[in-house]
Amino acid sequence: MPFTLPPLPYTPDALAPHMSAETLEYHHGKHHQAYIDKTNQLMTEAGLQGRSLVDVIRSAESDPLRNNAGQLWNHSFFWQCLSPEQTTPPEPLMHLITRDFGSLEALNKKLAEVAVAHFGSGWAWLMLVDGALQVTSLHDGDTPIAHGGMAPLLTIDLWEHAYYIDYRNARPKYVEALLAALINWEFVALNLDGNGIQRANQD
Ligand code: MN3
Repeated sequence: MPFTLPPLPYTPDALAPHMSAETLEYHHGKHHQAYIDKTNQLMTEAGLQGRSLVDVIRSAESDPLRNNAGQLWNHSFFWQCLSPEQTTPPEPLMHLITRDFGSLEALNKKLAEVAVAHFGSGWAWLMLVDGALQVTSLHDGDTPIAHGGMAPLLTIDLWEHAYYIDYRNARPKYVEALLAALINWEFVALNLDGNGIQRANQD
C-alpha cells in the first residue's frame, strides 16, 4: 500500500499566530505530500512496495529514497511534537531534564542554540541515548532511524519552508516561538518508552 499523508493532529489554524494556517497548508499539504509522492514513486521503481517506512529508511540503497523517506518520517513525527495547548514536561521527563540540563529553561536554551547554529537544512533533535537526554542536529533528510541507539523524543524542522512565510529568514524567532508556545511535552514524554520511531511509521 502506498504511503499516505497523515492528517494533522489539530486544525490548520490552531497553531496561529506562532505558526500560521498558510504555513501548515504549504508545509503539510504540499512539502510533506511531495516527500510522500516521491517516496512512493522511488519505491515502485525499486520494487520495494509493501515495506514499512522505517524498514525502507534503514535499508535504502539510494540517497534519493533514504532522504525522501526520511523527510516523510521526520514530518510525520514533527506534527505530533506540536500542540495548540500550552504544555509542560510531565514526570518522569521533567526529572530527566533537570538531571541532564539543570532546568527546562536550560534545555530550551540548548535546543535553540543547536537549532540556530545548524548550517543549512536539517532538523534539531532531543533524543534519549544510552539513558541520557541529548540535543543534536542532523542534516537534510537524515533521521535518528538511520542511526543505531538514538531514541527520538522531539524534533524541530530547520528547513526554510518551515518558517519563511511567518518569519521570513529569521530562524531564531521561529525556534523561540516554537519552544515558548507550541511544544507538546506530553508527546515528548510518551517517547521515553523508546517507541517514538513507531509513532511516525507507516506499513
Ligand atoms: Mn519541513
